[in-house]
Amino acid sequence: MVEPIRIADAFKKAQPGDSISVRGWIYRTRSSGGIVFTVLRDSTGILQCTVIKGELPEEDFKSAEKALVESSVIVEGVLREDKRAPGGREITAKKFNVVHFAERFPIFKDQTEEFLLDNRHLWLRSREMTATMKVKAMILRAAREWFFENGFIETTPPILTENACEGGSTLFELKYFEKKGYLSQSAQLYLEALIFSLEKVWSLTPSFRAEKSRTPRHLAEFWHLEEEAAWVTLSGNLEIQEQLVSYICQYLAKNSREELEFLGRNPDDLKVIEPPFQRISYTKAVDILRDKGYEFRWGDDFGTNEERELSMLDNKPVFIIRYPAEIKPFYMKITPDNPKTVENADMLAPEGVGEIIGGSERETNIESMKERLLRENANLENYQWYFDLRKFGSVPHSGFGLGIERVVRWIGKREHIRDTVPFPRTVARLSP
Ligand code: NSS
Repeated sequence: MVEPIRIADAFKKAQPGDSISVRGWIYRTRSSGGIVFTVLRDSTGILQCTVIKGELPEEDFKSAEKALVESSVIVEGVLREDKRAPGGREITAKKFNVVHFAERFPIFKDQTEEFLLDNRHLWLRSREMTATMKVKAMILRAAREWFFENGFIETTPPILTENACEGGSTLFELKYFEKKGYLSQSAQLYLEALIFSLEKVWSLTPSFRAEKSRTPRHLAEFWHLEEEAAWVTLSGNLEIQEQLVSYICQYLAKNSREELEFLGRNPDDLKVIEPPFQRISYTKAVDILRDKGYEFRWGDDFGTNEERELSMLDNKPVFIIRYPAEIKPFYMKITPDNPKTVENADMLAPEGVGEIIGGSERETNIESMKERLLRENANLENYQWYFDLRKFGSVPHSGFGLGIERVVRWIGKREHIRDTVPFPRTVARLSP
């Protein structure tokens, strides 16, 4: 028996004329007369197998004729060049071993989005989902590498919490023994505690938001990459973000070309994503929007349309900095010479994609934070430990949160954020 190779290696390593074996699942199949054309799929690609009656045991030929899409098989044969086959190569089968005869696969062409979501456990096998998940893995790998290379320590904050980091309206509440608890919206408050020993930290955790709105940018559960560092003010925070994001883009352009091209992203688009990214004040952004004909009041938050407009100002991400304090959380530092704004920034990805990062320098004035928390009707008791961080060696510090799925959606050119997670959680869906 020939040891199976990966399908990608049938194109990259093996030579025409070699006897090889591949294994995987039937991607499509058709037979006519004494010949079966079966395209096999594994995690690395697809390869056509031509099965000709008389050139392999009769029993194997019958299996090949009978096996439906998604049957699992092991095929042995001779590799050949063939211009008509996908990728220009195929194998002529000498053995065709069906490991499992699949039932009729429910997914075929032109089915509704809803049907595909109901059958997500099967739709995950599609080439779109496969390429997207590989791109996501590469983004995570790039980020991890960047943090490691730049002296940041990876940490493991809790997911079960007592505090609302991002305000009460999107909290998932749960019964925590005899108390009320929440699923974490952000690791930020815990990362802030960790900088007093580790100085530069990051974490990757699921975050939860009970987002009632159905948009192509919101999930109820997403993967949150967060950073926090001591001795960093707003400008340093932006530099860390633009370096990280450009590292991710360069890394993907280099290491994920095939998947990106499959998803419709020209990898060269990502090569221009180099620092510096433009910094535009919220106030300036309001002027830009008004010039473009938007009726927009200083103090309001940007809606989808405004964000899209701003995210098309450059072919690189842009930072919108110093938003009105009133629309931002209690922990953002009030701008020293302007009590109306905070030292924050959102990073908007280009092409109309919009926000991928939210971050800020953190407030160090306990009274200012208490005032803002009380306005949100928060229970100050739960924040005493957080205020302690400002009582024992407080330092200027900053951090940010990057939504992994938002970045995958941008880089992988996905229309809807749910197509960047294997099992999306949205207001309408908890299954499969
Ligand atoms: O709410 S954020 O803007 N900011 C925070 O949570 C800070 N506490 C992070 C920090 O400074 N450590 O969320 C950060 C990012 C945001 O820019 C999005 O990219 C992503 O998290 N995000 C989401 N992605 C998908 N779905 C939803 N619902 C979502 N909410 C935020």
